[in-house]
Amino acid sequence: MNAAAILPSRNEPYTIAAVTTAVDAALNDARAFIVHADSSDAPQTAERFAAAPTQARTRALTGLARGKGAQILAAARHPEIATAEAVLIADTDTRNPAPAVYRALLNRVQAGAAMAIADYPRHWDEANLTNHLARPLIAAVTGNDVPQPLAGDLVISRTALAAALRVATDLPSELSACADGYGIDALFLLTAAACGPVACVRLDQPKQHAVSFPHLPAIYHQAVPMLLHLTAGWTPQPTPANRTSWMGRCPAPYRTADRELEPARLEAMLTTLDRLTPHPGRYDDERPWPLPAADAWHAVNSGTPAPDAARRLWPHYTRRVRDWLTSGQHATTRQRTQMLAAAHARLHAAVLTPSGAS
Ligand SMILES: Nc1nc2c(ncn2[C@@H]2O[C@H](COP(=O)(O)OP(=O)(O)O)[C@@H](O)[C@H]2O)c(=O)[nH]1
Ligand SMILES: [Mg+2]
Repeated sequence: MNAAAILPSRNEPYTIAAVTTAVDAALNDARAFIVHADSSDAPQTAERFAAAPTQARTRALTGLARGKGAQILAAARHPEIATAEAVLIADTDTRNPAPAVYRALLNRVQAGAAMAIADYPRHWDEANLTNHLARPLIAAVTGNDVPQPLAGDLVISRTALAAALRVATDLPSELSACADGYGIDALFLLTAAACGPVACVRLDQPKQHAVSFPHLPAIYHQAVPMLLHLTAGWTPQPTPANRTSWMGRCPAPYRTADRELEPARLEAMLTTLDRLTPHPGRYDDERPWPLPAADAWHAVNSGTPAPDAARRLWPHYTRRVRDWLTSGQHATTRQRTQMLAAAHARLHAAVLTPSGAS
């Protein structure tokens, strides 16, 4: 199969070479192309990409506007990418890149999936946007329960990529800015889900990469408007027929990897969240999470612009993350996965409940 890869990076001099080598081994094709889409503040990342020996041909794009999505979209419009039957996109901050993982993703698209995406366990305190909002909302609306919809390591088919580029071109300007940032992952996944099957490649090792918590506001404000905008047109899927058994015995299988959160680190995270949220404590008597998330989805369906609904949801979300971190620190692995599965089912039910009826 004629495949290609895009490697987005911003200041990843220590990891770019190993990711490039692993991606090259997975492609295993001298006719393939690897495009480096870099927006680093210093030349080392581009230098180390250029110095990594590859079988595939390479192209380096540098000096483009900053933003993960802007660079991926710029790369995707290059002919070497646009003509590939499958395009691998890999995060370059990965500390344990494995050719077998990238190869497995390529194989699934080769076998007919519109997208294949990595499903690794995440540490319980990470992946907040995925666990509390992106996964349950996407599952409720599209019927695809993708455990890590914002994984960053994926393969997209040529048809799905072309569809995503068309959607990106037609976005209103505030959403277009989201697509240029971390909104790109939701844009690709939701467009691919409309084109064909989405395959999840299940992995046993947690993702090892740079810490995400410092980007929490950027990821939220760039990904959530896109999630709300692109899920709004769908008709929500009924919950599986035997709902009692689904909720009681076979909940959505969340995987949360254990790790000890130092008290000082937890304290610092909570302080950050409080600083990010206007008037903490003001929402005491409000609808508990995940109902505000379903409200946001209903609001967008009724005509509220997605960026406005996302801004309104933000204090509820930061409060949810705060509650999750404080209650999660004392919980067992089993309790954590059960809490997430229960919220997943509640969000699904609330999305199915007509707005105002709840
Ligand atoms: N080209 C480019 N890549 C970026 C930018 N921001 C992040 N990335 C890359 O996108 C990938 C995912 O970003 P990261 O911050 O690790 O996201 P997270 O893992 O979801 O927290 C990494 O490979 C980053 O180097 C950017 O502004 N431009
Ligand atoms: Mg990362």
